Amino acid sequence: MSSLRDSYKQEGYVLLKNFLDKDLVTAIHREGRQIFAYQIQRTLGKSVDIDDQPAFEKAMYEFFAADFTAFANTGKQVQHMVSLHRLGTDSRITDTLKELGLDYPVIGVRPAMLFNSRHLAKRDDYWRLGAHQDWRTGQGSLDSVVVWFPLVPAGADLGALQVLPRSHRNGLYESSSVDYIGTIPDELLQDEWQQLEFEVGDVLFFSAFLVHRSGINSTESIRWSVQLRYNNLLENTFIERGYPLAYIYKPQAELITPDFPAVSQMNEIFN
Ligand SMILES: O=C(O)CCC(=O)C(=O)O
Repeated sequence: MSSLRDSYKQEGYVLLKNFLDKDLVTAIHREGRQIFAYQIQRTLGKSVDIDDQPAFEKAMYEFFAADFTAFANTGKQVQHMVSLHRLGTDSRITDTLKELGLDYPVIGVRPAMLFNSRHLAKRDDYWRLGAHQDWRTGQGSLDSVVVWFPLVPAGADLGALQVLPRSHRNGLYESSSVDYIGTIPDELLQDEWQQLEFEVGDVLFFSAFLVHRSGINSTESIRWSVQLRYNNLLENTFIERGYPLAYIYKPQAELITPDFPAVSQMNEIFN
């Protein structure tokens, strides 16, 4: 067994320094900001320089306050970026999953991108997730893996992820049912939290059973991060359970924009 796999199996995670090309990660971050900038222009009626961090973040906070629905939808569109999906299928990632023991990795759910800031959340648990295990929301193979990396340098100040080493071996913890992630009560968690620190390009691979939580972003800046999730199609209990899928995508029956589109708008597109 490789030493990487040994350490992963033991601790429940591995943090690989300089794993991804910095330029690739920076380009994904930039594209995400650009997509927000299109809606900032529409909503606030002003263009914003996506490379001017304080000005861009201020515009993000204004956009969030001015049109929450468009903000949330934009956040979801960012998760559909082709570049992000391409990264999720990158052989550097799939080869590492195989090295960690996933004989036949398959995507568990679409990639996620988070923008953690107290100014971009209506509820506390939207910008800092409490202690939880991702397996509860994914319910995939027992060896499912989560890949987490920030798009900006992130340490304790920016609230980078905190993990409970070796907690994956305890199986599924009891959790509250009041929120969607299933927060684990403090009294069940006796061990030492480990605060992780990241440079751009560093990538964390962790077991979906590893207990983890957001750190506290005590800055005024946004902590951008990406999460990718994978199952193993050859894990026996996953096969035995008939490949269950806990994430449900479904179309909306009603038209979101009533009386749309006009025929003239169609002609403009196709002429
Ligand atoms: O990035 C974070 O702060 C939390 C992410 C997380 O815990 C998750 O996606 O499961």
